[in-house]
Amino acid sequence: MFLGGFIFCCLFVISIAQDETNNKLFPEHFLFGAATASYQIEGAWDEDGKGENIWDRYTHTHPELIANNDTGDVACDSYHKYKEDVAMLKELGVDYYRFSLSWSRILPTGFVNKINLPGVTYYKNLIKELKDNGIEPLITLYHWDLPQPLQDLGGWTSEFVVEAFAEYARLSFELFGDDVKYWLTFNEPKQTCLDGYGQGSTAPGIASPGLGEYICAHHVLKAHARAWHIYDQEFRTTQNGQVSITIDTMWCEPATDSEEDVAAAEKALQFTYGWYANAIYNSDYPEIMKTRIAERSLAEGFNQSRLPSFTDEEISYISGTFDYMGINMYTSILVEAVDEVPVGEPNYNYDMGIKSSQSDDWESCSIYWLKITPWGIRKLLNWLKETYNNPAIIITENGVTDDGSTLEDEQRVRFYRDYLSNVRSAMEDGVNVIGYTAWSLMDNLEWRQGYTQKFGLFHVDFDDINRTRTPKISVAYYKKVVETHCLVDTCEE
Ligand code: PNW
Repeated sequence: MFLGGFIFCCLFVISIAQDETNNKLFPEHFLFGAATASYQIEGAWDEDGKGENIWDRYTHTHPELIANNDTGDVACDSYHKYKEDVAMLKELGVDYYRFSLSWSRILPTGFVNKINLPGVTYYKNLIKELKDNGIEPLITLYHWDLPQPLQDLGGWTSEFVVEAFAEYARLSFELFGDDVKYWLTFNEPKQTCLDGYGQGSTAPGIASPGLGEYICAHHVLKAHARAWHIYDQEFRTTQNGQVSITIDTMWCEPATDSEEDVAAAEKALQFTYGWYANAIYNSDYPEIMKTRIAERSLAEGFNQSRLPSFTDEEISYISGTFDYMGINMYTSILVEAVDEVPVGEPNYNYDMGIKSSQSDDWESCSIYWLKITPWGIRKLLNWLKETYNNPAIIITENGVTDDGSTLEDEQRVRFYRDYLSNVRSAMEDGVNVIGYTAWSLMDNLEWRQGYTQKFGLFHVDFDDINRTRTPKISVAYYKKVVETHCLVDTCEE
């Protein structure tokens, strides 16, 4: 009796575990892709006329800040090995490849006065190789690698950069747009601004907490809108593509169901995602940011809010500058309400005013911030649908890292299965998800973690001059999902 109950119980648990995976087919037109970014894979950092960018400068002048003093000087050597990269994409069978252009490879000074033809040729060749293999390019214009000469003039904290970006965007549409259906202006501007200009913890390493990140974000939003309008007015009728931005967020789960924690979690979403998204998908900055930052700024002795304000004209110029919504999602946090931090030094975290943590019950991987929370992506997608009027969404990054000790990356197989299962369930909830992108096609330079963190479906041997690529077992799983549009052995319509 007892044993029978035990066996029944075990079988029941196993069948639940299998049943948990959504067994509905993804729609026929659903797009699957894989992603990379220029600085993380290309190498050839000063070859063929490429200019220096802020990550070249940062890794060269502050090697101690990067794990093992790693740099992107060679990386995956994709500048020379792009045909191998496309062969890997072909092997996966994906519909599209998300990659980014290196601004300083095309424009070494950052400005359009000097176009570097070998850089242009590199991207033309890559795009041709993709098209010849039936793979659509999805191009990010800015994945964190600002030309250093623009940083020397203040970078994203200076107004001039808005026009410099707009001209770079126009040139990119002109050069490549006939072959590109999907564009992203910026990848994860929150990391650019908060880490790069607020906390100073990544390139260009400017620490100006509570000020730099807001000024940076203001210019990024204007630059995004300029690029979208340029496309809309000058290229849309002939090129027929779609332009958006991709903003990342963790899902913010209230730590308890108390009213205070629920409100704190919503505030956290507004301070992280809404900071960039509200102006584009609704209008202006979120009210809660405007109110809180203005109040704290005045109490700190400023005469105006540290959060810059948009004019009415700017608000309507930025609002609606998207053709789809791009999101990057990896993990979740628990959010609690806290007592107000006494006014003192300006600080984004005090402006937000919440306490966040991650549960010990959530599965870990080899990077500290990424706890595996597949249910979070379903909640996030539903929140995006409600908050931003049900846009068409492409998940432009989702993935997990390993430490390189094995090619049998079972955790990654489970990760993709479980996150995609929740994406499919969100679609049943009515969220309009049209595409999903695995981060990453291959192991690459994981910014300050160097080559110690490996997000790839394909392993790359960084000790080998050939940077040999080898499939991990997750390649077989993702390939099957892409081919069958199904996460389990057999799916229902
Ligand atoms: C993204 N988080 O960064 C970047 O777009 C990629 O270049 C990077 O390689 C990838 O994710 C993996 O890190 C993120 O703390 C960094 O939630 C941190 C977070 C999310 C994304």
